[in-house]
Amino acid sequence: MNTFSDLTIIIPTLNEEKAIQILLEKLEQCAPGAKVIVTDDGSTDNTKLNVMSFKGNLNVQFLDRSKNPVHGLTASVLDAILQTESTYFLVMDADLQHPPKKIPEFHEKLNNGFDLVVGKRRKVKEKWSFHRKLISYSATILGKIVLFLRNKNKCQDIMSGFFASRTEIWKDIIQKKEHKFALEGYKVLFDFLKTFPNKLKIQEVEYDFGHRDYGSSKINKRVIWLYFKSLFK
Ligand SMILES: Nc1nc2c(ncn2[C@@H]2O[C@H](COP(=O)(O)OP(=O)(O)OP(=O)(O)O)[C@@H](O)[C@H]2O)c(=O)[nH]1
Ligand SMILES: [Mg+2]
Repeated sequence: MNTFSDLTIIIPTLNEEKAIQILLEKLEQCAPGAKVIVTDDGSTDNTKLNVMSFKGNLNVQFLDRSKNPVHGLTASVLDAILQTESTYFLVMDADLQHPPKKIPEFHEKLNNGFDLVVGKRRKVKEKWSFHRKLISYSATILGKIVLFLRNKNKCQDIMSGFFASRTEIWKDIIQKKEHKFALEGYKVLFDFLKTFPNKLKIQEVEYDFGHRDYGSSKINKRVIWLYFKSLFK
């Protein structure tokens, strides 16, 4: 039975040739019947080839954004949401730091009527430097202050890149307020919380943030700077 046929799994990628293959295999087990959109910003490795040649029993679409004038994780996710036809979508990283086995929990909560389900990092398995911890901590505090001052919806992990929601509410906000999103940035969930005008029914799913075993992190100073600028957007 296609229990996940009302769900599209959106995976932003930039040079994730190895991890994406493993992830697609896991998704076949954890979310049978779901549609997958791999939204890629012009990977120069074999990401495209490996997605296109995936032989499993999943409906996988490769969204090739290499010629798009605006690159960025947020822009890639928003593009994929606009192409989503299912009732729900879920966003997750390709690098296996977000555990696919948690997808049924997200899906169940959406089916129970929640508008937004956010993955909350319980434990970070990766050894983060003091510098990275400090940036993550201050970014979260500042973000929460902004949401509080604007009387917006909150959740514990406002920086999460692992979340699921109802497609129609996002399509509406993207069409009306895309300028509020830092398209080249990383924090698409925060931009959404900051922009969405009404109260949302939010639930969280706890998970352990895994190791990055393949490929490399794309976080850099520019991404951090874009986030701090987006606090005032
Ligand atoms: N389409 C697209 N995907 C991106 C871009 N930057 C990163 N990604 C993907 O977004 C996901 C998250 O990126 P990461 O670099 O792993 O960021 P992170 O998990 O917050 O940081 P680490 O813990 O250091 O790995 C991965 O699947 C990346 O391949 C981008 O500019 N465009
Ligand atoms: Mg990562």
